[in-house]
Amino acid sequence: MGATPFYITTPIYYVNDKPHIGHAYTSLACDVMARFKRLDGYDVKFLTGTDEHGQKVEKSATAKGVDPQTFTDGVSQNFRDLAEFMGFTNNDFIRTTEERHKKACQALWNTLIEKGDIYLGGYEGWYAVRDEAFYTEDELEKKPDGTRIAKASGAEVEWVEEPSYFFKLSAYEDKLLAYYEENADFILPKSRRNEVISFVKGGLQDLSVSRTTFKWGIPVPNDDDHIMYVWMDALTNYMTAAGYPDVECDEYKKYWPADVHMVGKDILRFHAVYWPAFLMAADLPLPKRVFAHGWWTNEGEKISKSLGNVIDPIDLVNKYGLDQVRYFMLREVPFGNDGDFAHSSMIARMNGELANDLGNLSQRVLSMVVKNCDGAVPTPGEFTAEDKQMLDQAYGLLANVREQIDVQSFNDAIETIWLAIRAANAYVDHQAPWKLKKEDPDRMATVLYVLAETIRNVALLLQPLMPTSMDKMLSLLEISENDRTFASCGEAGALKAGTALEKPEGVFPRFIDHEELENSYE
Ligand code: ME8
Repeated sequence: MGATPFYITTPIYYVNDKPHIGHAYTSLACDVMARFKRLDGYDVKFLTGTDEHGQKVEKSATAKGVDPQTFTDGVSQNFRDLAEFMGFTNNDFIRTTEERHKKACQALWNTLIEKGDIYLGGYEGWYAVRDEAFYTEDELEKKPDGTRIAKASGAEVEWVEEPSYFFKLSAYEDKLLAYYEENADFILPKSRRNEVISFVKGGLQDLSVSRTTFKWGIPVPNDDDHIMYVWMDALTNYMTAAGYPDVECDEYKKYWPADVHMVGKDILRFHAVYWPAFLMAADLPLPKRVFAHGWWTNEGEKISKSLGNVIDPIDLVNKYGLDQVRYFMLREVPFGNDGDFAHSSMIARMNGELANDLGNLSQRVLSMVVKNCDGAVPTPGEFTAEDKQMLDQAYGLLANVREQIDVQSFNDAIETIWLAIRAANAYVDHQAPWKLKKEDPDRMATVLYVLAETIRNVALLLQPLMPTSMDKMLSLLEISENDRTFASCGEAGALKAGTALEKPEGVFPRFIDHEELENSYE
């Protein structure tokens, strides 16, 4: 039997501007899950890409004085470059301007027409270009100058009156509520699930799914005056990449429905209400989970172009290092909550947790092994109760971390691993192997073996989060490529006594702020 498939997606990002930290964050979370699942034996499809149609993108292109296709080619490439720079292991990158996607959207549209769930009418109401979303009056706030903004996002709205096709969303209220009820983990975290349920209970109106006042979109089949509403086009991307409309192809049979759609809280309604309703209407299977994570602020302020405080992930990585940034983002805040980016917190975590807790532990232990055990993994003697406790904790990590990763609790998973790292630091201080060298070299060998085994297990499990550094750490332990999957966690892959080790080099340097140092000399 083949490996179990696992399909995870990021939102497809608008190409109206260059990528920022928020985009990198969602994709990072998906990358960590994708890598984790691969190491755990799954056959993973990890999709990201760009959302290229709609009024917002068209406006940005016009503002730059280029045609939308040329504009989107450029910005989409920035997202592809970012994925590579961040070490993301997506195995597909979709652009909504691709032919395969047009085919998928039109096929879905035709199915919804056949099922009688799309009808022609006229839309009169508010529209926010920034959110590419329709709003009802009670979702808006009136400003003193008479303009209106969406309460949820602060985006300005404009009055729209045009012919439009509608999707019969109102017919899906009860079906959606029943689905949420039967699938308690469909929307996570729980607090967001409750928000969605009360939104749906508040009543659903039919959704306008086409536009006529501009052209940058996928044409509605058999009606050239209309293009599809950008969200209907965008959401379909998840199926396009799985081969839809060819529901008999291997890719589709293997990967659809998706296991996780990872999104930010701003776009949960589209993924947890509209998207499942479209799929129900088309008699297609629904994704298994939509996880809505929180929002990052910068030193306490909302991140926005107008405030000029947009964080560029490339600058951040150039300053602190890739694995350090990957670690920080998933460590700093419980996944699902909002988080604040502060340089001081970044440095505190880098120096306190990476350089001190983990970096020093491995450096101390491996230096002692190389120096005091003839440059090879020592042969352990009988394990004491303390040794066993340490090893049990290290060997038990996989089961605990797996459970936490399966519900996207990244920071709990990291904490679980850190408990073992802290326990190893306490163990090394308590056992004092440097003293044992003269007093009891056999006991020293056992202690160092237990520590090296703990480091091996920790490093295996941290690979998805910090691939480059853990590659170094596992290489210091001479762990071959074949022995780095989670099948080697625990006793199964235990270090072999006598394996020659090189003198270790530090994996996590301390961060010294050169700019600040220079300023202090001025
Ligand atoms: O909404 N903090 O695209 P988008 C955390 N094209 N995450 C953030 C963030 C922040 N400050 N800012 C952005 C779209 N994000 C649509 C999606 S999917 C079928 C179509 C992340 O470019 C977060 O994941 O506006 C958010 O949901 C997404 O970027 C919005 O990206």
